[in-house]
Amino acid sequence: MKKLLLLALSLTAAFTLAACDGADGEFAENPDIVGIEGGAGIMAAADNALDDYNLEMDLLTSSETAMVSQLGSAIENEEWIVVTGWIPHFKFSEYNLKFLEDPQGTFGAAEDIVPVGRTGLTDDHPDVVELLNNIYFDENTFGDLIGAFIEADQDDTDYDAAYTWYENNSDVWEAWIPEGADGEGAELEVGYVSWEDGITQAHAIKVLLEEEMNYDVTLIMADAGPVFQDLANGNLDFMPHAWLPHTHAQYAESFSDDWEEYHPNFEGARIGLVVPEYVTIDSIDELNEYFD
Ligand code: PBE
Repeated sequence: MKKLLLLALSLTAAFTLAACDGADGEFAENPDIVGIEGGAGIMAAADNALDDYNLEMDLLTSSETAMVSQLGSAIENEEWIVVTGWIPHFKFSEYNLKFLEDPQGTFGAAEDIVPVGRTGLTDDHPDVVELLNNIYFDENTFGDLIGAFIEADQDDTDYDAAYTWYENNSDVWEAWIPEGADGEGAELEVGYVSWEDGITQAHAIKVLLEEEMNYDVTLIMADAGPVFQDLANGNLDFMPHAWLPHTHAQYAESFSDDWEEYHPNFEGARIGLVVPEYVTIDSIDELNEYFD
């Protein structure tokens, strides 16, 4: 995440693609909604929003990193910008942002972040599932985990950042470890998508399983579609960060018969269209009124 932030900052100057001219504090002509990766549930929802609200905007496929970069660049210049945004995410602690109201409910209500495992994981490794059921972050403790990645040294890997979190937060994770757990070195394959919640959780759980429960964890990063598909096929043991019931509904429809869902590890997650606080509209249905 450190890398994500640094990349975001270093790219700030390079990305002006969707920047608005800002001269009169409104959107430029034909502004884009700055999106992220195509497989994200938030992109499917944003696409629906274009129809539901008859928006005269395009949805730009991009990446989490580039979206954050463009947001930072626009804010530096006090320009108007609209991005696909969500919580929990560090951009909300970095910048003053707001969700645009969504009177049509296109982006769904608040939801959970849920670990999902391959069918049979509970039978094969009940202590792993017990750990996954026990893991629970609130806004503060999740903020601390994300913070460890943002504050990591430049040379640190994501694993290093997670290890630092592990060293400094035993009061948070100690109660999650099943008593007497011993995986006897068994191998686990854990999938995640390269979004902040996935990167941070996957690495933190790897550290816990290896340091506290004697498992050997290989992390496999891929796009959302392949991660969910591989899980349903039994090629992955679990992924820690399905957003349910809304954001990953398309994947749940296809695959949930072939996965196990565990206790949410975060409640109150939310997706939507996000703008800087200084943007003077409050609702998605006002967006069309403010083009130059
Ligand atoms: N996200 C972050 C993901 C889920 C977690 C909101 C970008 C998505 O839209 O699929």
